[in-house]
Amino acid sequence: MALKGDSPRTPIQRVDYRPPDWWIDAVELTLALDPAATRVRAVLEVRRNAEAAGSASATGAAPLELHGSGLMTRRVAVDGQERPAGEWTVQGETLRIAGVPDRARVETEVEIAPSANTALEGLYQAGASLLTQCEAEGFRKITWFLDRPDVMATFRVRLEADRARYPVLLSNGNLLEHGELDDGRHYAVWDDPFRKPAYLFALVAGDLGCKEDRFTTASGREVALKFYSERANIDRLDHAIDSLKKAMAWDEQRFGLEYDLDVYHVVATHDFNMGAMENKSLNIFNAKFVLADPETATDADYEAIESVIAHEYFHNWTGNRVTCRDWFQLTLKEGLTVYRDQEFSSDMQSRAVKRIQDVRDLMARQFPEDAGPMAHPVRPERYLEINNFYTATVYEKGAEVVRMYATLLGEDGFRRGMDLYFERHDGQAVTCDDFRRAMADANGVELGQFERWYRQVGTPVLKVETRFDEDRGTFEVDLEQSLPLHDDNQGLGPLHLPVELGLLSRDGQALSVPLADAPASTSHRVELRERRTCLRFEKLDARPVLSMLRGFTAPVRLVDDPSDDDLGCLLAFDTDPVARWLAGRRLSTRILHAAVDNNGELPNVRALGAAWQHMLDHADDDPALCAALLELPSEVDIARDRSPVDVDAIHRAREALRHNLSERMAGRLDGILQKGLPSGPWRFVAEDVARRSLFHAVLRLRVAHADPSAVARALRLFGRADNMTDRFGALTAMVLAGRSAAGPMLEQFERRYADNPLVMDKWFTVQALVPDRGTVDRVRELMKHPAFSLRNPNKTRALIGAFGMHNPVAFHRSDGAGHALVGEVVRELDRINPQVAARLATVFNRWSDHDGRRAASMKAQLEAIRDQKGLSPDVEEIVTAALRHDGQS
Ligand code: B3K
Ligand code: ZN
Repeated sequence: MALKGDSPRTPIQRVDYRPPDWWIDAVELTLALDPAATRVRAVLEVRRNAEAAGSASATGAAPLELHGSGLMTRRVAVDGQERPAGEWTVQGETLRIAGVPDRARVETEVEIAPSANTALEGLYQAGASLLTQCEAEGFRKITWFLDRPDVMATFRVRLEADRARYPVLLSNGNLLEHGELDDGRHYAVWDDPFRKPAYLFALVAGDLGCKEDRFTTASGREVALKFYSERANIDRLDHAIDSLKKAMAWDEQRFGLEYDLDVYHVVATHDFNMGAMENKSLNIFNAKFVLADPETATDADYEAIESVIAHEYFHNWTGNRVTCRDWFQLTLKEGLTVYRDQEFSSDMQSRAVKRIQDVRDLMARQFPEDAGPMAHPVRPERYLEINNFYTATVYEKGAEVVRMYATLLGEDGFRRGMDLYFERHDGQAVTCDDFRRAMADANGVELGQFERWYRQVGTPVLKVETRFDEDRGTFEVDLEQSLPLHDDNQGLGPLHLPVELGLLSRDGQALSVPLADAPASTSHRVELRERRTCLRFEKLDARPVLSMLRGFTAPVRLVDDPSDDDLGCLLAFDTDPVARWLAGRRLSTRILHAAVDNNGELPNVRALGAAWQHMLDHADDDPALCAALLELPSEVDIARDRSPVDVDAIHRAREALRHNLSERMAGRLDGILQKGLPSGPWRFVAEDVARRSLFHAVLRLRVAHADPSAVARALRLFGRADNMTDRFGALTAMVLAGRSAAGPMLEQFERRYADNPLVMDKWFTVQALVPDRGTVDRVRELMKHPAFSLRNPNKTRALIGAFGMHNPVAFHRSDGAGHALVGEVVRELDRINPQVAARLATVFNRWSDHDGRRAASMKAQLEAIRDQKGLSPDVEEIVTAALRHDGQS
């Protein structure tokens, strides 16, 4: 159970931050590991914080208060003296010890039960291994501590365990010694010389296979790279190892940042609440982001592994060497590290496509958060459960905020800011303001107004109006920025935001024009600081086409009204790939809304069709970009701007548009299929990945509309493919289209991969996504499949998460059966794993935007969840916010 004690559930506020009354300088931990009963002995070197409010003041010195959760406390001693039970008290999550001298060695001994820990936070059993997840507040489930990120200590950790069951014993830092004990047990002592907050502590004990490699840093340090997984999987570690070496070299080259210890461990586990965790020198990873070979992982998996391995590695500087003062500052490490991993992936793969994917994901995941019940600034103001704030806002919008520094200051200016940030703050726990000051000071600029990005809630709106004066040849662009209505936005004033824009002639030529003092150019960057700004272009012969927000330079929502022809022109011809994608998205979204309003009947799609023709004729120039541009907004994307959401009409409209385009472009699309896939064996190289992505985008489209030759092609490919990208691509096209061969294909796939849990996740997901009412029943059946388990977060996300989040037709089935299914799962899962349950519960956030019947059924599920006895704070925070939110605010 993950109930966080019985503390009253009042939110913690950012403005209430106070430095701790005590510091902990050093920790010695001894863990006698056993799944049922692990003994943890902790010796803490504590020191009273002379600067804290409660220190030696008139009210008397503050007692030592430590955090703990679910610990069976066996003994407490101070400076070697046993303290009898009366001299310490445990209340809720607090251990209070009176009369501790200003410097002392405080010793506690507790017992915990990793095998009973289904929340996967703290020390838990994962398969046959024992391992930890401490961020944000899991360390307190292992021992008594000051579990807050501004308390940083050195850790020495002694692990003792049965040698046969747990031959591998790992913790942070360097291995000091290891040896044998009685009764078949052994021990290992690890020492981490870097001071760190408790959330970066980790240990792993298990019977694991290891693959080892080396990296020599720029300054000549030899680093051993050790990757661990179940023995059966060690041949699937190569890509992750390769990715790590690339990330290490990239960080040296781009930011001058080197690795700082002699060993770097990565351990893969199948039981993990999220993607991975950056524990100092002992990263623990969801196996999904480590294990790969061509037979079992797709191109997308390969890319995700490269990016997550890099992300966790980059945390060693942005997160570990410089950490967060308090959890409100989470974006300080997460937004920055996401920005760094995005830049890394851009350099490894296609910069254009990576940026488009990131913008697409921001719009799909973060914009709705901004418009929903849990809307919060990138630096939240308050929380009940911090685990609920590992959000797209903190991560992805946070990365956009960091990107804006880079856009405003330039790559060199950004680097100067980073250098100063590390120079000032290495080894410290700091704030977003410290980061902003480093950026400003290093560049001699003023970034006071920029702080509003950390305060504002919701997606800012940028309204664009244009005027062309034919007689004078002037083109004026009026820009007006505003913030959504929200209490926290009151009196905030305008944002400092960079906007990149340019002009095209109506036949698609880039126009080189001056703007204000800037010389003629096909693209201009302006910095908005006022609520309203007017830009004026002169000496134009004809009305131009405006390309706004190239590169998506700021996370705002554009409100403007370009014509279909302008959007088609931008989609076909703009010089900036992101602006092309944005225009395509606008145009197809507009068409789809019109179709939904008109009973599924499509309006004129001439402009979109012309742009598609042009794109397909030039597909070879950049196949990956072409594939990205061909992707239509999803049903969930379309639903986002509608209230009430007409689930079925959206589905019909989207199918109609796909059908229309597939028919119109049949010749060109088939040409792409005929050209086929890259020849030779599968390779993970950008060029081949690009061709596969275009091929599969087209295959899905053609199979969906029952083109017999495409169906035959998919069947053949499924049988013959030498890699998962092609095999699963063919399967997906057939299953989602409901083709009759899909059933036998699924069975064959299941037989082939029954013993590979990661591939079985794909098998669950593709079935959960079939846009058909019957999918509700199929998902219920699949929950009984031997490979499924609610205890495993990957399985829950693959089946239930995919169903609830990405299959509106089935999830919102009009009789409420889809809602009931997910509601039941949330309630059951809350007893097992509140973090995963809370994430899943967000599928009900938009209940009030649905028609009366669906809204009532979603609301009923929210109420049933809220009323469940013993509900976790995690889920409580989500469902109470959802019930309060009526969609209007
Ligand atoms: N920092 C971790 C996330 C921890 C989530 C805690 N609920 C992974 C990452 O962002 O790299
Ligand atoms: Zn991170």
